[in-house]
Amino acid sequence: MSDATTYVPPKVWTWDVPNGGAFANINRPISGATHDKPLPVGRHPLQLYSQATPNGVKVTVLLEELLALGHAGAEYDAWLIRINNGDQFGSGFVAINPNSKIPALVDHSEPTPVRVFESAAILMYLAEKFGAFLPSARAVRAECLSWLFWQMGSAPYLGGGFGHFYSYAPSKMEYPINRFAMEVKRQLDVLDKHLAKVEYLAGSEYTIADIAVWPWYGALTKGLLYDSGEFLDVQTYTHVRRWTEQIAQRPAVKRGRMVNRIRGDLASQLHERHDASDFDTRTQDKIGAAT
Ligand SMILES: N[C@@H](CCC(=O)N[C@@H](CS)C(=O)NCC(=O)O)C(=O)O
Repeated sequence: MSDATTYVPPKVWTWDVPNGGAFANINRPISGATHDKPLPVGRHPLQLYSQATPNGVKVTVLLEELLALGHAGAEYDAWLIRINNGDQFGSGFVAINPNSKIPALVDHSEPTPVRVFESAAILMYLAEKFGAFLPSARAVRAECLSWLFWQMGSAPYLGGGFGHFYSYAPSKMEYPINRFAMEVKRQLDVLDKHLAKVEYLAGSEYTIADIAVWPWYGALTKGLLYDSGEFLDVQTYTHVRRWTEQIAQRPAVKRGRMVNRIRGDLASQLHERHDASDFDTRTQDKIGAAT
Protein backbone atom coordinates (compact mmCIF):
# COMPACT_ATOMS: atom_id res chain seq x y z
CA MET A 1 0.00 0.00 0.00
CA SER A 2 1.68 3.24 -1.12
CA ASP A 3 -0.12 5.92 0.89
CA ALA A 4 -0.06 5.35 4.62
CA THR A 5 -1.54 8.43 6.23
CA THR A 6 -0.42 10.30 9.30
CA TYR A 7 -3.82 11.92 9.84
CA VAL A 8 -5.16 11.52 13.36
CA PRO A 9 -8.81 12.63 13.58
CA PRO A 10 -9.44 15.23 16.30
CA LYS A 11 -12.01 14.45 19.00
CA VAL A 12 -14.57 16.70 17.29
CA TRP A 13 -14.44 17.45 13.56
CA THR A 14 -14.49 21.13 12.64
CA TRP A 15 -14.86 22.81 9.26
CA ASP A 16 -11.71 24.87 8.99
CA VAL A 17 -9.50 23.60 6.15
CA PRO A 18 -10.57 23.63 2.50
CA ASN A 19 -9.78 20.05 1.41
CA GLY A 20 -8.43 21.02 -2.00
CA GLY A 21 -10.60 18.58 -3.96
CA ALA A 22 -12.80 19.50 -6.90
CA PHE A 23 -16.03 21.15 -5.67
CA ALA A 24 -14.37 22.15 -2.34
CA ASN A 25 -15.79 25.63 -2.94
CA ILE A 26 -19.40 24.42 -2.83
CA ASN A 27 -19.13 21.81 -0.07
CA ARG A 28 -20.39 22.86 3.35
CA PRO A 29 -21.35 20.92 6.49
CA ILE A 30 -24.61 22.85 6.87
CA SER A 31 -27.78 22.97 4.80
CA GLY A 32 -29.94 25.90 3.75
CA ALA A 33 -29.83 28.86 1.40
CA THR A 34 -26.73 31.02 0.99
CA HIS A 35 -28.49 33.76 -0.99
CA ASP A 36 -31.90 35.05 -2.02
CA LYS A 37 -32.89 33.94 -5.49
CA PRO A 38 -36.44 33.13 -6.56
CA LEU A 39 -36.82 30.46 -9.24
CA PRO A 40 -38.17 31.40 -12.66
CA VAL A 41 -41.48 29.80 -13.71
CA GLY A 42 -42.36 29.19 -17.34
CA ARG A 43 -45.65 28.46 -19.11
CA HIS A 44 -45.74 24.66 -18.94
CA PRO A 45 -47.30 22.47 -16.23
CA LEU A 46 -43.95 20.98 -15.25
CA GLN A 47 -40.99 23.11 -14.17
CA LEU A 48 -37.65 21.33 -13.94
CA TYR A 49 -34.59 22.85 -12.26
CA SER A 50 -31.54 20.82 -13.16
CA GLN A 51 -28.22 20.30 -14.91
CA ALA A 52 -27.34 17.44 -17.28
CA THR A 53 -25.37 15.33 -14.83
CA PRO A 54 -26.34 11.63 -14.78
CA ASN A 55 -29.00 12.35 -12.13
CA GLY A 56 -30.37 15.27 -14.12
CA VAL A 57 -30.44 13.37 -17.43
CA LYS A 58 -32.70 10.69 -15.94
CA VAL A 59 -35.54 13.20 -15.66
CA THR A 60 -35.16 14.92 -19.03
CA VAL A 61 -35.01 11.52 -20.76
CA LEU A 62 -38.24 10.44 -19.06
CA LEU A 63 -39.98 13.72 -19.93
CA GLU A 64 -38.93 13.40 -23.58
CA GLU A 65 -40.08 9.75 -23.60
CA LEU A 66 -43.48 10.78 -22.19
CA LEU A 67 -43.85 13.50 -24.80
CA ALA A 68 -42.87 11.03 -27.53
CA LEU A 69 -45.68 8.75 -26.31
CA GLY A 70 -48.12 11.64 -26.78
CA HIS A 71 -48.55 12.80 -23.16
CA ALA A 72 -49.00 16.52 -23.79
CA GLY A 73 -49.27 17.11 -20.03
CA ALA A 74 -45.58 16.27 -19.76
CA GLU A 75 -44.60 19.52 -21.51
CA TYR A 76 -41.96 21.19 -19.41
CA ASP A 77 -39.65 24.11 -18.93
CA ALA A 78 -36.13 23.06 -17.99
CA TRP A 79 -34.16 25.74 -16.17
CA LEU A 80 -30.42 25.47 -15.74
CA ILE A 81 -29.07 25.19 -12.21
CA ARG A 82 -25.29 25.57 -12.42
CA ILE A 83 -24.12 23.50 -9.48
CA ASN A 84 -20.51 24.64 -9.77
CA ASN A 85 -21.74 28.21 -9.29
CA GLY A 86 -23.80 27.24 -6.21
CA ASP A 87 -27.23 27.89 -7.80
CA GLN A 88 -28.58 24.97 -5.74
CA PHE A 89 -28.13 27.11 -2.63
CA GLY A 90 -30.44 29.91 -3.82
CA SER A 91 -33.53 30.42 -1.61
CA GLY A 92 -35.99 29.40 -4.35
CA PHE A 93 -34.18 26.15 -5.06
CA VAL A 94 -33.79 25.26 -1.38
CA ALA A 95 -37.56 25.77 -0.97
CA ILE A 96 -38.20 22.96 -3.47
CA ASN A 97 -35.25 20.80 -2.40
CA PRO A 98 -33.95 21.31 1.14
CA ASN A 99 -31.12 18.92 0.19
CA SER A 100 -29.75 21.43 -2.40
CA LYS A 101 -29.10 18.94 -5.18
CA ILE A 102 -30.38 18.74 -8.72
CA PRO A 103 -32.76 17.55 -10.12
CA ALA A 104 -35.89 19.11 -8.60
CA LEU A 105 -39.34 19.40 -10.17
CA VAL A 106 -42.48 21.43 -9.50
CA ASP A 107 -45.80 20.27 -10.93
CA HIS A 108 -48.09 23.29 -11.39
CA SER A 109 -50.92 21.24 -12.89
CA GLU A 110 -52.08 20.12 -9.44
CA PRO A 111 -54.47 22.29 -7.36
CA THR A 112 -51.51 23.21 -5.15
CA PRO A 113 -48.12 23.02 -6.85
CA VAL A 114 -46.29 19.80 -5.94
CA ARG A 115 -42.52 19.80 -5.44
CA VAL A 116 -40.52 16.62 -5.92
CA PHE A 117 -36.82 16.05 -5.27
CA GLU A 118 -34.56 12.98 -5.47
CA SER A 119 -34.32 11.69 -9.02
CA ALA A 120 -35.99 8.32 -8.35
CA ALA A 121 -38.89 10.04 -6.60
CA ILE A 122 -39.28 12.30 -9.65
CA LEU A 123 -39.18 9.30 -12.02
CA MET A 124 -41.83 7.49 -9.97
CA TYR A 125 -43.98 10.60 -9.65
CA LEU A 126 -44.02 11.17 -13.42
CA ALA A 127 -44.41 7.48 -14.29
CA GLU A 128 -47.38 7.19 -11.95
CA LYS A 129 -48.92 10.48 -13.07
CA PHE A 130 -48.87 9.46 -16.74
CA GLY A 131 -49.21 5.69 -16.29
CA ALA A 132 -46.12 4.90 -18.34
CA PHE A 133 -42.67 3.29 -17.95
CA LEU A 134 -43.62 1.77 -14.55
CA PRO A 135 -45.37 -1.53 -15.22
CA SER A 136 -48.49 -2.30 -13.21
CA ALA A 137 -48.23 -6.12 -13.15
CA ARG A 138 -46.98 -6.86 -9.64
CA ALA A 139 -43.96 -9.00 -10.50
CA VAL A 140 -42.61 -6.74 -13.27
CA ARG A 141 -43.24 -3.65 -11.17
CA ALA A 142 -41.27 -5.23 -8.32
CA GLU A 143 -38.39 -5.98 -10.70
CA CYS A 144 -38.50 -2.42 -12.07
CA LEU A 145 -38.46 -0.86 -8.59
CA SER A 146 -35.73 -3.24 -7.42
CA TRP A 147 -33.39 -2.05 -10.17
CA LEU A 148 -34.45 1.58 -9.70
CA PHE A 149 -33.54 1.43 -6.03
CA TRP A 150 -30.44 -0.62 -6.82
CA GLN A 151 -29.28 2.35 -8.87
CA MET A 152 -30.01 4.85 -6.10
CA GLY A 153 -28.12 2.75 -3.56
CA SER A 154 -25.22 1.85 -5.83
CA ALA A 155 -24.35 5.04 -7.72
CA PRO A 156 -23.04 6.92 -4.66
CA TYR A 157 -20.22 4.32 -4.51
CA LEU A 158 -19.55 5.02 -8.17
CA GLY A 159 -19.75 8.82 -8.04
CA GLY A 160 -19.03 9.81 -4.46
CA GLY A 161 -16.63 6.92 -3.89
CA PHE A 162 -14.78 5.84 -7.04
CA GLY A 163 -15.25 9.03 -9.07
CA HIS A 164 -14.28 11.22 -6.17
CA PHE A 165 -11.05 9.42 -5.29
CA TYR A 166 -10.01 8.50 -8.85
CA SER A 167 -10.74 11.87 -10.40
CA TYR A 168 -11.66 14.70 -8.00
CA ALA A 169 -9.51 14.19 -4.87
CA PRO A 170 -6.40 16.40 -4.61
CA SER A 171 -4.06 13.36 -4.74
CA LYS A 172 -4.31 9.71 -5.78
CA MET A 173 -4.68 7.42 -2.76
CA GLU A 174 -4.39 3.69 -3.30
CA TYR A 175 -6.65 2.52 -0.45
CA PRO A 176 -9.89 4.34 -1.43
CA ILE A 177 -9.28 3.90 -5.17
CA ASN A 178 -8.85 0.13 -4.66
CA ARG A 179 -11.86 -0.10 -2.41
CA PHE A 180 -14.21 1.72 -4.75
CA ALA A 181 -12.81 0.29 -8.03
CA MET A 182 -13.51 -3.15 -6.57
CA GLU A 183 -17.08 -2.16 -5.69
CA VAL A 184 -17.80 -0.50 -9.04
CA LYS A 185 -16.50 -3.52 -10.95
CA ARG A 186 -18.67 -5.74 -8.77
CA GLN A 187 -21.69 -3.56 -9.61
CA LEU A 188 -20.88 -3.73 -13.34
CA ASP A 189 -20.66 -7.50 -13.05
CA VAL A 190 -24.09 -7.61 -11.34
CA LEU A 191 -25.56 -5.63 -14.23
CA ASP A 192 -23.69 -7.58 -16.90
CA LYS A 193 -24.87 -10.97 -15.64
CA HIS A 194 -28.46 -9.72 -15.41
CA LEU A 195 -28.43 -8.11 -18.86
CA ALA A 196 -27.10 -11.37 -20.34
CA LYS A 197 -30.53 -12.82 -19.55
CA VAL A 198 -32.95 -9.95 -20.23
CA GLU A 199 -33.36 -7.23 -22.83
CA TYR A 200 -34.12 -4.47 -20.32
CA LEU A 201 -33.61 -4.37 -16.57
CA ALA A 202 -37.20 -5.28 -15.67
CA GLY A 203 -37.49 -7.85 -18.48
CA SER A 204 -38.83 -7.23 -21.97
CA GLU A 205 -40.13 -3.70 -21.25
CA TYR A 206 -38.09 -0.46 -21.17
CA THR A 207 -38.88 1.21 -17.82
CA ILE A 208 -37.78 3.93 -15.41
CA ALA A 209 -35.21 1.42 -14.10
CA ASP A 210 -33.36 1.62 -17.44
CA ILE A 211 -33.83 5.40 -17.49
CA ALA A 212 -32.19 5.66 -14.04
CA VAL A 213 -29.32 3.21 -14.56
CA TRP A 214 -28.35 4.19 -18.11
CA PRO A 215 -26.90 7.69 -17.47
CA TRP A 216 -24.55 6.23 -14.83
CA TYR A 217 -23.54 2.73 -15.88
CA GLY A 218 -24.09 3.23 -19.60
CA ALA A 219 -21.85 6.28 -19.56
CA LEU A 220 -19.30 4.39 -17.46
CA THR A 221 -19.06 1.51 -19.97
CA LYS A 222 -18.66 4.03 -22.78
CA GLY A 223 -15.65 5.48 -20.92
CA LEU A 224 -17.44 8.79 -20.41
CA LEU A 225 -17.21 8.96 -16.61
CA TYR A 226 -14.05 10.03 -14.79
CA ASP A 227 -11.83 9.09 -17.77
CA SER A 228 -11.77 5.62 -16.24
CA GLY A 229 -12.73 3.32 -19.14
CA GLU A 230 -9.31 1.73 -19.50
CA PHE A 231 -8.65 1.58 -15.75
CA LEU A 232 -11.91 -0.31 -15.10
CA ASP A 233 -11.54 -2.35 -18.32
CA VAL A 234 -15.13 -1.47 -19.18
CA GLN A 235 -15.15 -3.12 -22.61
CA THR A 236 -15.36 -6.52 -20.92
CA TYR A 237 -18.95 -5.85 -19.79
CA THR A 238 -20.41 -6.79 -23.17
CA HIS A 239 -24.04 -7.16 -22.10
CA VAL A 240 -24.07 -3.75 -20.39
CA ARG A 241 -22.56 -2.32 -23.57
CA ARG A 242 -25.23 -3.96 -25.77
CA TRP A 243 -27.98 -2.50 -23.56
CA THR A 244 -26.23 0.90 -23.46
CA GLU A 245 -26.11 1.13 -27.25
CA GLN A 246 -29.71 0.00 -27.62
CA ILE A 247 -30.98 2.73 -25.30
CA ALA A 248 -28.69 5.37 -26.82
CA GLN A 249 -30.50 4.92 -30.15
CA ARG A 250 -33.85 6.11 -28.76
CA PRO A 251 -34.71 9.58 -30.13
CA ALA A 252 -36.10 10.70 -26.74
CA VAL A 253 -32.84 9.69 -25.07
CA LYS A 254 -30.86 11.68 -27.63
CA ARG A 255 -32.99 14.73 -26.88
CA GLY A 256 -33.07 14.24 -23.11
CA ARG A 257 -29.27 14.15 -22.94
CA MET A 258 -29.05 17.61 -24.50
CA VAL A 259 -31.25 19.43 -22.00
CA ASN A 260 -29.42 21.55 -19.38
CA ARG A 261 -26.13 20.29 -20.80
CA ILE A 262 -23.21 22.69 -20.41
CA ARG A 263 -20.30 20.57 -21.68
CA GLY A 264 -19.22 18.94 -24.91
CA ASP A 265 -20.08 19.72 -28.49
CA LEU A 266 -22.00 23.03 -28.70
CA ALA A 267 -24.63 21.41 -30.94
CA SER A 268 -25.42 19.00 -28.08
CA GLN A 269 -25.97 21.71 -25.47
CA LEU A 270 -29.48 23.01 -24.92
CA HIS A 271 -29.00 25.10 -21.78
CA GLU A 272 -32.70 25.71 -21.25
CA ARG A 273 -35.65 23.94 -22.82
CA HIS A 274 -39.00 25.70 -23.07
CA ASP A 275 -40.41 24.26 -26.28
CA ALA A 276 -39.97 21.15 -28.41
CA SER A 277 -38.61 23.34 -31.21
CA ASP A 278 -35.70 24.45 -28.98
CA PHE A 279 -33.75 21.31 -29.97
CA ASP A 280 -33.61 22.65 -33.52
CA THR A 281 -33.17 26.34 -32.83
CA ARG A 282 -31.71 27.01 -29.37
CA THR A 283 -28.60 24.82 -29.03
CA GLN A 284 -25.39 26.63 -28.18
CA ASP A 285 -23.94 26.37 -31.70
CA LYS A 286 -27.01 28.30 -32.91
CA ILE A 287 -27.40 30.93 -30.22
CA GLY A 288 -23.74 31.53 -29.36
CA ALA A 289 -21.46 30.30 -26.61
CA ALA A 290 -21.89 33.38 -24.44
CA THR A 291 -25.08 32.20 -22.67
N1 LIG B 1 -29.76 11.22 -4.63
C1 LIG B 1 -29.88 12.44 -5.37
C2 LIG B 1 -28.49 12.89 -5.76
C3 LIG B 1 -28.52 14.21 -6.47
C4 LIG B 1 -27.11 14.75 -6.66
O1 LIG B 1 -26.13 14.27 -6.07
N2 LIG B 1 -27.01 15.80 -7.48
C5 LIG B 1 -25.73 16.42 -7.72
C6 LIG B 1 -25.43 16.46 -9.20
S1 LIG B 1 -25.45 14.83 -9.90
C7 LIG B 1 -25.73 17.84 -7.18
O2 LIG B 1 -26.71 18.54 -7.31
N3 LIG B 1 -24.63 18.27 -6.60
C8 LIG B 1 -24.49 19.60 -6.09
C9 LIG B 1 -24.02 19.64 -4.69
O3 LIG B 1 -23.73 18.56 -4.12
O4 LIG B 1 -23.90 20.74 -4.13
C10 LIG B 1 -30.74 12.21 -6.61
O5 LIG B 1 -30.70 11.11 -7.16
O6 LIG B 1 -31.48 13.14 -7.01
